[in-house]
Amino acid sequence: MKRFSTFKVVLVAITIAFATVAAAQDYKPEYKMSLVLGTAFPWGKGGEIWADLVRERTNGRINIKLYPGTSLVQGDQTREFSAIRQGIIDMAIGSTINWSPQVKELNLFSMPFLMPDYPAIDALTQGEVGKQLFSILDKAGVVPLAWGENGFREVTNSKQAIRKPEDLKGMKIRVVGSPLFLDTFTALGANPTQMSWADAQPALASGAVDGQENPMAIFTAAKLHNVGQKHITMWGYVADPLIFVVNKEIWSSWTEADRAIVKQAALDAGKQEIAIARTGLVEADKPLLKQIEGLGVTISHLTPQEREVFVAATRPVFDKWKEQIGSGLVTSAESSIAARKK
Ligand code: X2X
Repeated sequence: MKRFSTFKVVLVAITIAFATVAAAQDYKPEYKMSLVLGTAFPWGKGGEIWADLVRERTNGRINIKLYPGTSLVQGDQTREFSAIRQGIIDMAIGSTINWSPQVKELNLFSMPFLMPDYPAIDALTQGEVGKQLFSILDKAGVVPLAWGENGFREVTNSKQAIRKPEDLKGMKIRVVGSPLFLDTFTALGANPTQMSWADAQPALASGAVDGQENPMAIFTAAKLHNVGQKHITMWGYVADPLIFVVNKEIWSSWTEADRAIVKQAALDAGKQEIAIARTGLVEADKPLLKQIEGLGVTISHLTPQEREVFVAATRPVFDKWKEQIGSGLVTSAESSIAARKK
């Protein structure tokens, strides 16, 4: 009897050993993580933190390499989501803007003047709306794990200070992937043109476009003052969260324990990345803005009345897109924001 049970134990041990080897054999030597921006930016730092945590906590079983510049899709940010789904990309930290052509609900965060402050972003990403969006992403064919942040997108240009929609009149503004941005800038009287981030920088340098909109951490890290961007308006009209995701097949190729590690690492990295993205903007004296002014850039802060004029001018765009995104989702976002803790 004793001998038999020893035999069973050995058999079980051998089976487990084989299963582990089989599982390990399914693992790739390297997983490709897509990002638009590299480690000079909060976005890329978030990717680095995620990859490092996963490598450490899996003892190197899961080895992730960063591919910034959306290089796995030749810089075409709007193709990133499809490439993750297809397995061209194993995992990514992507902006809601870049994935919104495939997942229309992600346009929520690009609704003009929906989110007035950081607690409003948190009320969405960390609340019911965030859960709902993750279930939509799951149905759309990826595994969403955590939220990060690109940030509030402030408009910059080479021509003049913008304090009212008329100041934007006829200005050529580079915008990102979603048609919602074309609608917003058209409603404000500007002349928006859609292009990738890779194309935006030379277009700004040559003066082919006058302005663009991006978070302040991108302004400094990309040195946009060197490509003629001398005027910034702090209007906080939209903010794009980032989302940490993994391709579905890759996800199911990992053991349950490793999935838990990758998920927890994404949550930890997301939290750290959000703090990095907000650095210099949440402190009372906003040191990041001081630093930018030190570069010879003028920063305009709108009065509540001035801001209201932009809100009113873009309201028809908001109403149109509320239908496209789904009025139920937009309404729950508005309620979550109204109920936020400040
Ligand atoms: O292209 C942009 O403006 C950027 C870098 O912010 C995004 O990827 C959304």
